[in-house]
Amino acid sequence: MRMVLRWFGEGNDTVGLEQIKQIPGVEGVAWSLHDVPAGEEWPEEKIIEVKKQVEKSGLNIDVVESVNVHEDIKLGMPSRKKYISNYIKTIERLAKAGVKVICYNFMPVFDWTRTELFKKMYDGSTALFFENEKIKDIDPMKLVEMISRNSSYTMPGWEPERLEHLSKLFEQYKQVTEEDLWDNLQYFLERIIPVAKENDVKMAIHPDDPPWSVFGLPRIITNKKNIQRFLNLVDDPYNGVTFCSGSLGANPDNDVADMVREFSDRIHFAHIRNVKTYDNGDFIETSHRTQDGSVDIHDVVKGYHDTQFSGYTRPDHGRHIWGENSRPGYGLYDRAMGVMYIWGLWDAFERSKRKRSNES
Ligand code: CS2
Ligand code: MN
Repeated sequence: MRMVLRWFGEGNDTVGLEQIKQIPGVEGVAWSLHDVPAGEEWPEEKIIEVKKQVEKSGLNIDVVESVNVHEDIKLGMPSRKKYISNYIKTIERLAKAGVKVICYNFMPVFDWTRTELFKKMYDGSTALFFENEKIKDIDPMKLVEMISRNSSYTMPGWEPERLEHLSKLFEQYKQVTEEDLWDNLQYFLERIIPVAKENDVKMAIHPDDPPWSVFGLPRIITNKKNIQRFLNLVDDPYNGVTFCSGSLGANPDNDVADMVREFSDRIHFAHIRNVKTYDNGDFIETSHRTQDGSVDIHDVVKGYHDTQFSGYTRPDHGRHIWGENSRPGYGLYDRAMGVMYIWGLWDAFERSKRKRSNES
């Protein structure tokens, strides 16, 4: 397991590389060019600039999160040809710079969706919250306003230029069924995976968050059956998954630890996070600790350990604690504790394995 932390870039994050460097066992950052709109090719000089900054502080740039997919590709529009060719150029340039894994998602219109970014918890901390009843009547435009009002940074997946044509996008998606989305994903994969393979970069799709349809938009990367279907679309190790325990764990029907064991060899990037789910469909993000949420993080990490997972890992979101003023979900403190919880479990599993093999 190789630990990284998400970093939004110089001047675009409250957390600095020098702080990330001090978290035990973190060797790199999951980064992106957040100012390049989805669909455009990433300029080589900008990639090199980040590479230099990050490597100077002794961290690596092996993981990119994420290269966003243009809506026309998801919609299957004729213009997808151009956007896919841009995507391919970006893959090639990132490979040349030394990137090993590219995370992306295939969620229509919105990336992750929540109804509150700073929901107060019993202990005074705040966390990202999803209220099921609220989402049913909220106008998506209102949600966009709320998300941008509550964050001084542009939130990834909620870029204003992407969302400014919101009503047109909703109109276009009315025509798109889940099966259409599968077809459009397959079309995309058939063109990018051979390039990824040739350039030795692993592609890793992020599951839908939450893993069900919101605002009537189709969503497909949601459960075990569908992840298996996804892997079969192009059955190649370079076509893999960013396995996010928090996203998938929001649906109590998903046995997340079982999925880790099932898909381990096709998981290139592990997002580890706990969520507490409620019977009414609400969920809140909690600390990583198993007892604090509904996902058995102990079993998730054990699943990775037992299958000798050697891919990249990061703590996913964290709560906002100790008065830290950060991007929603991306403070330093709770994520750093997440890293240590994951390492604590991992090292204990490792020690008992060694002990067992010495005894036999
Ligand atoms: C991330 C996702 O912040 C988050 O919730 O897990 O936004 C993730 O970066 C994207 O879906 C990847 O494309
Ligand atoms: Mn995630």
